[in-house]
Amino acid sequence: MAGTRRARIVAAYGRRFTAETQDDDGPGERIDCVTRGKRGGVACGDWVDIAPAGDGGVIERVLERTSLLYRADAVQEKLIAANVTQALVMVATWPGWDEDLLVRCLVAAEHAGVQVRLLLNKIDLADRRAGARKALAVFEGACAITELSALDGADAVRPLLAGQVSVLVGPSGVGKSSLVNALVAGADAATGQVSVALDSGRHTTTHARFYHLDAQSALIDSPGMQVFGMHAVGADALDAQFPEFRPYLGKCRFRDCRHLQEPDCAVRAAAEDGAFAAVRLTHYVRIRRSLSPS
Ligand SMILES: Nc1nc2c(ncn2[C@@H]2O[C@H](COP(=O)(O)OP(=O)(O)OP(=O)(O)O)[C@@H](O)[C@H]2O)c(=O)[nH]1
Ligand SMILES: [Mg+2]
Ligand SMILES: [Zn+2]
Repeated sequence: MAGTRRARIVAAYGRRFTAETQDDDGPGERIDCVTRGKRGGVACGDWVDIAPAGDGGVIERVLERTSLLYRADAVQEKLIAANVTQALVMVATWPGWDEDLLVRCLVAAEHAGVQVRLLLNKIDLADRRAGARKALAVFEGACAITELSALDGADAVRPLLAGQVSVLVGPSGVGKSSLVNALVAGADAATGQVSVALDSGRHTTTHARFYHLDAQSALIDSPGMQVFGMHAVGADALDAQFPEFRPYLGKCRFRDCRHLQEPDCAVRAAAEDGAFAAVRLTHYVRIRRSLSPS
């Protein structure tokens, strides 16, 4: 169609979006755009074709994605980011994290098929660092873990982002936007104080946003989350999203073993042998039962 332009979604505000064209020598022009239908289906990071309309444009088409990170409950889907190569799941020494939510974030990131890394932020809060690190040790078999302080410059993280399109996900108040500000000159992302009374952040970031780090690398900031539906993963694909289980999958007596109480379950046997942290099986069972109670 005449006048159609290809661009990447760099900010997603519900049904409104900002897209950015790409010139040979870097980022081009920004276009305000909307979707044609009522429903979204467009995520930060998506490449789209935009037809001109008024001062902005209408999204005609979403190009095929290399990855999509999203959460879904029985009713709706919430797209988090598209075309990323790495998910950085962030927690902080304070406020503390909800373990079930953290597990769900990690499962969704695995399910998206991207590289997964756990970030423990605010290690400058020295009295909380050791306790937090110990609590995260159960995830050592699942993914790499990096400790940092976004307020102290975050240089530990920079090499991990090189050549990647990374998305920051995690609960409110852990310092996702603070890390963006530490890494991206002029980003000026809003940050908010943690509420001591609620022991939680205040949901300062309300929409996902794409930032260039250099010509090859980018970082997407996303709103803090409180719930993370696993319907997109589904009960049958759940076990494969636990990296520790993978060597044992297909080795249970029953081909359709759910690893709940079936006899000769290779996954349960591995957990009992200490091949990985036994609590990981508890994490799995909790989500599995929430998806198909039986
Ligand atoms: N001590 C300390 N505080 C930090 C650090 N990083 C961020 N903070 C503080 O934590 C609070 C929350 O930071 P944000 O960057 O707004 O957190 P967020 O994860 O983006 O939160 P949402 O946008 O609500 O999801 C702010 O008061 C930050 O100053 C850190 O490394 N150390
Ligand atoms: Mg934020
Ligand atoms: Zn089994």
